[in-house]
Amino acid sequence: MKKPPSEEPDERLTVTPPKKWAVGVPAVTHALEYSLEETSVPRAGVTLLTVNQVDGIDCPGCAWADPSPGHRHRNEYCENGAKHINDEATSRRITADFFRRHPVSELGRRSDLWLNQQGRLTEPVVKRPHSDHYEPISWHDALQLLSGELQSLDSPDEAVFYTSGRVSNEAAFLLQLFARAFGTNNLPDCSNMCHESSGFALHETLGTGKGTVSLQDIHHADLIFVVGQNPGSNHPRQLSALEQAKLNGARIIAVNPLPEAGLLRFRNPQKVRGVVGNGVRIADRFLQIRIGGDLALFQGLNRLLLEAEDARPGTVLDHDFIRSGTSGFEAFSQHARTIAWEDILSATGLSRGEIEAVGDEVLRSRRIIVCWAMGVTQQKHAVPTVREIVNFLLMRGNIGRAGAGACPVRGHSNVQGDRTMGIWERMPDSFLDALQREFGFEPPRAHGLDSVSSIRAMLESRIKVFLGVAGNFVRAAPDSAVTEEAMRQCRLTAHVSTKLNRSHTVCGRTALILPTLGRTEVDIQCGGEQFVTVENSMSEVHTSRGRLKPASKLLLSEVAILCRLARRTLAGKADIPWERFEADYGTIRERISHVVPGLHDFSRRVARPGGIRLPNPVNEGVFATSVGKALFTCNAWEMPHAPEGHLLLQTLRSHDQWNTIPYTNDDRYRGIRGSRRVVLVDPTDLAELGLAEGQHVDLVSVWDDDAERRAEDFEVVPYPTARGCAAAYYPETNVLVPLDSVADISNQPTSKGIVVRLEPSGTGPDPTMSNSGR
Ligand SMILES: Nc1nc2c(c(=O)[nH]1)N[C@H]1C(S)=C(S)[C@@H](COP(=O)(O)OP(=O)(O)OC[C@H]3O[C@@H](n4cnc5c(=O)[nH]c(N)nc54)[C@H](O)[C@@H]3O)O[C@H]1N2
Ligand SMILES: Nc1nc2c(c(=O)[nH]1)N[C@H]1C(S)=C(S)[C@@H](COP(=O)(O)OP(=O)(O)OC[C@H]3O[C@@H](n4cnc5c(=O)[nH]c(N)nc54)[C@H](O)[C@@H]3O)O[C@H]1N2
Ligand SMILES: [Mo]
Repeated sequence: MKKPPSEEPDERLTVTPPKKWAVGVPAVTHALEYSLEETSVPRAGVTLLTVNQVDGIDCPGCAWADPSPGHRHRNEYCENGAKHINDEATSRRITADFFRRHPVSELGRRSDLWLNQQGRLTEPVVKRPHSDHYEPISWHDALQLLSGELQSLDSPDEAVFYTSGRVSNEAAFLLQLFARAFGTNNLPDCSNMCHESSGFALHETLGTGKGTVSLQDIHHADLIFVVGQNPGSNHPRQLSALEQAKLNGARIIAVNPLPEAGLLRFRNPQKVRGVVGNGVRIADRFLQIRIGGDLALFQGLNRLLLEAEDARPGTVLDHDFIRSGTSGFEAFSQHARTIAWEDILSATGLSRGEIEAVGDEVLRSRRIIVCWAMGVTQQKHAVPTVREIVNFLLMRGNIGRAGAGACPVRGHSNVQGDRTMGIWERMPDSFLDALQREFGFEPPRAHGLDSVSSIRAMLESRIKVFLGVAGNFVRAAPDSAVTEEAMRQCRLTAHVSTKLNRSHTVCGRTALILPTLGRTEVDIQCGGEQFVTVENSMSEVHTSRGRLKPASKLLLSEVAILCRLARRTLAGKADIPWERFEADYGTIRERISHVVPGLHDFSRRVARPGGIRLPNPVNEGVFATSVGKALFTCNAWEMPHAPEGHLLLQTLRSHDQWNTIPYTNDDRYRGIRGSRRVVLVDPTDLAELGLAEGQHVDLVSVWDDDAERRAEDFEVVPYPTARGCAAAYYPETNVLVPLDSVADISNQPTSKGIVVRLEPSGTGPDPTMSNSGR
């Protein structure tokens, strides 16, 4: 067993120019280095070779789709997927004496990186009231304790059940079934903080919360927008698809405040050409947009399209489609013409010429796809922005046909599947009706709490029990100091986890850690070896089968934990065969197939190579919106405003982290090594603010309340970002995002577009008086 590091790394910041290309030999070597650091040669090899193969492990890296069977590479994973796999397959273990040596108060002061490096959790542990240590507890006693607390609540709505998108379809279905049979819709999930805004906007305008494109569509598009995403680090396999599209003649437009490496040039590690040559240039145009400017950009493009149609009637818009398939065009087209160019230019920071050049490309392109991720969704006006993207696509009929459509690029490998399985605090009645028919109990109908409202309810002591299945709620959520206080109000906090993280150190009166099997591990139940299923960003459902020996004999699968908990807690309240579910996951899929449309004959069909593609009604010309057609919407112009002396901050991922978990202190493509406490600012802005490279500053966010939110001691790095903008890593900066700062309509935290000022460190008020979060 590899020994975990006992001390925090002692490193210093070094900065080199950002890379102009992504992936290639250094990336692969880098992945292998990380693998061997964490695990052994055979373990690394076995796991990596089965990743994303038919009947192999679904890569927990991201939700990008796999090529069809027969078109997959021997190594169908990317550098970062390899890191995520090996982070789970590590041979480091947290054993019983670890918690004897490390009190919870000490663990709370450790970095996210250090906590994760301690290795896999191996047995259930409990922290009892007034104790500062976790101690071993049997599964029987742990589940008894948890179900006892749940049963003692005055109302089922005093519990919340959080999930993160690594959870399989089977476990997700059981979790929501348990929560609803218990009597609550309190099912917050990571999606509330991720693509919630996309879901709201797409539901309203297209009648589906999901993207409408397949990998084939990407390969055959004429023009692809990549808006607010960093695929080189976060969806590396998307680059292979973009490369393929380019070879087929597509043009690509990157819209981003940062010149991200993968957007500029891509060396495909799967091809000899990629390994030796300069790779393929990905973006034909790079629009260096100001943070929060995307709504205005699409408003500008839409205005240009309307004017082009005026000039050459009948040649620009898809009138047939607009007439037969959509509603609201007239009102939209009138409103769109009222958006002033000066507003568009000030919000985007782009020139009119740049936007017009893109408009010309649009006019030349028959099939257009817009891809987007967190740069779009984590903004106050994210919902109108996505709606405006839909307007843009609808105008030329780029919805529901080959090579065209909307592509919200999902993050967690099964975040979309979890929603399909009913993990949502506001599932529609059609789903709840189906659940009722199948299981014979009356599910609660009132909407439950999402992530932000759960925090508020915990603060007000309206929530007594928090159960997290995967994820790291405390670090994923905004306003870290407030969220931590909220968690501490709970009577019981419990987490089903593979690895130690900060959420385990911020405890309710009693706290439990319930260790579980990861996706890489063999899952054997009474009914034999089991597999699970997941759904990717393109609605393809397929199997994932672990290969490795479990990290400890004491681990239970997520399914087993949920079945045992439900059996104890519900005690026959509903007629649900939890024991059979635990023994044979096929019986869970059988019941899923009766509840979720499109999954009939689930177990058999999903086991076929390539799995099942869930139907998207939009692609059959069906729009399940309020009026039965796709909706054009009128969206007011809006932009985030930073007063003089302030910047708009985005909190983003480095190349070497998985969400809340840094793997190293480096961000290789951006040329940053040795420290994550850096803030990237344009050199001209730095000069105007009177700040110098390498200076230490506190980031202080500005919000309409009395609290001061301060993230201390960041080093200033001059970086070619858009003017007036800054970037720093999540989760170190979550302390700056006020709980009340959410996207309109979707209630998603605004992790991008936060107004901050940079104060030289040591000049602010006494740090013990502020919400400073390390
Ligand atoms: N290696 C790795 N892979 C991951 C993850 C990970 O942590 N590590 N996380 C997974 C998850 S859950 C998710 S949701 C995805 C996230 O994938 P991304 O959305 O790529 O994640 P972020 O790092 O938040 O990057 C946001 C991007 O948007 C840009 N941006 C910021 N503000 C704006 C804006 O106002 N307009 C525009 N146009 N661009 C803007 C930023 O410069 C950055 O390039 O990745 C998934 N994949
Ligand atoms: N400021 C800011 N905040 C953000 C974001 C941002 O860009 N900026 N991004 C938001 C987004 S897009 C997301 S998706 C959320 C992410 O929020 P989460 O999904 O809650 O966070 P993760 O970091 O993915 O969770 C990591 C933990 O999951 C557990 N885990 C890993 N694999 C498994 C498994 O197979 N089973 C179980 N049971 N546990 C497992 C491990 O214990 C690990 O420590 O954060 C959000 N918060
Ligand atoms: Mo995400």
